[in-house]
Amino acid sequence: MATPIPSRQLFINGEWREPVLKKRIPIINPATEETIGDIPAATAEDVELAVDAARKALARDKGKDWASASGAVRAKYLRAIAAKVTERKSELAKLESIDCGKPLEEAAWDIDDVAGCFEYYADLAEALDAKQKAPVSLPMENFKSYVLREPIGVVGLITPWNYPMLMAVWKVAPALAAGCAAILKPSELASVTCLELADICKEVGLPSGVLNILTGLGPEAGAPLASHPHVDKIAFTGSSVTGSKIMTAAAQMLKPVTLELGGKSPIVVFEDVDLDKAAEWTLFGCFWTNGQICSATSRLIVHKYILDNISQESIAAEFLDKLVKWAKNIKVSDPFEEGCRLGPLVSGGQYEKILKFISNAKIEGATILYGGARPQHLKKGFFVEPTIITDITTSMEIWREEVFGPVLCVKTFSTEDEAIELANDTHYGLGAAAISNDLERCDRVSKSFQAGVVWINCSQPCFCQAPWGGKKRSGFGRELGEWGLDNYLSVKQVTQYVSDEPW
Ligand code: TXE
Repeated sequence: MATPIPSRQLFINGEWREPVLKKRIPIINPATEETIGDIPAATAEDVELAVDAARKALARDKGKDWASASGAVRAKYLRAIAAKVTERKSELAKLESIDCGKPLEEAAWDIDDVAGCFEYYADLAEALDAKQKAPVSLPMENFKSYVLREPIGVVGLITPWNYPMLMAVWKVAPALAAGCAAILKPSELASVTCLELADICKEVGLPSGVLNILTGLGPEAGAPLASHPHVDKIAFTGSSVTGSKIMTAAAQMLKPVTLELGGKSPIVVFEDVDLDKAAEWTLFGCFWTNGQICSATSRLIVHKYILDNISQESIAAEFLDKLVKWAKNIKVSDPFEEGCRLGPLVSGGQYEKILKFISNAKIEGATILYGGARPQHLKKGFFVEPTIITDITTSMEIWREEVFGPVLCVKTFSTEDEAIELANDTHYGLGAAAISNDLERCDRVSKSFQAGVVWINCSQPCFCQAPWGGKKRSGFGRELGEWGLDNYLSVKQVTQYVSDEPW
């Protein structure tokens, strides 16, 4: 389906602006491998202009600046953006789908979530007005104290390609709600919808400089943003390797960072489950968005023997049969095709990387139970079959490293303790899921999982009201909910001496 890609420039100070060095990056349709347009490539020179614009947005005359506008005023803009996103939903979903390869239906859900996230943070911006000057109770009567919640300042937001518009908005919406001015640097692999967000901000008349959008390469546009002395905070979602570089750059300036990094999340399936329901969540948890989700439950840990009695088989064999049978019915196709469940991976680089993980697993002795290659009916595009791998040891690369593709690794267990040990056997700690009808056990297991997000009898649902973020090498800080807003606020203590008595 021909979907024209708008030709855009960088969005700085409320205006479209050609990159200083006039560089552009091609946009490749991952389903066809064709070049379908290009995006501007910002460099350090453009970062300077954007930071300057953002600082000015916070330094206008009192009352006209974004930071001291009331939450209610900021909420109006956020709601106007949400309304425009909804109005343009079908076009935005198509652009998202063609740019990053996700099935059109899923892209449309993402756009709904984008609008929902702006609405949610509009409510929180309004509520912030009532939370100003919140009193602090002190043990001495001759002092009074209250707190102000102030925007942190100019924030740099560096985001990935798997949910291009939604991941950007998880940061943009709370940052703007808090009164910060922002510079967004989306991934060079999928920036099209973020540039449309710029267009929407222009349409609703968002004050200039409040949101600046710089597309470009990580080292050329992201790195100067992370290390810029006049950027007060960095929020990042992406790989652990890049997260570490960003944290190092931020450390030079002692600026705060929040990092949402990779994952290797487990899903533990106990023996007392309805196998159909468990299979549905297992496949959804691993293959949704082609496994290109930081929280994808890509390690299945399924019960094998009853009560340590190795002669009494439990559900593992039957469950795996079901998974393979169902995986065969997952439609892999162009994301615009009716019924598509798996589109292409985002890029040639990711495609090669995932096939390499699979071939390394084979070399290490694992068994490819299903999939493992390009589907035969698709000659072009970065497509990989849904893949299920067994006979894994815990030292194998496929068990330890984030694959970020449609690959499910399987191990079995006999006791709950063994399941927990396997689940936590990773340096990541983003998500973890347990499927069981025994809710007491689920409570126990939730406490034992070393993860920032736990799902019981499901995998992957995400609500903008609930906190999101990881432990261990999956990063720190929480996005979404009130925690997401707190990321962009600084709390100021004001204490007054109120007694006539000399101190
Ligand atoms: O990530 P990068 P890539 C994981 C996943 C994937 C791998 C590589 O395992 O296979 O990362 O993907 C910007 N300074 N995740 O290469 O490099 C970059 O331009 C500042 C997990 O795309 O982390 C982009 O905007 N910025 C993840 C953003 O960082 C830099 C989602 C993410 O890119 C930079 C995506 C630098 N030096 C990938 N280098 C998740 N947690 O959801 C790059 N960037």
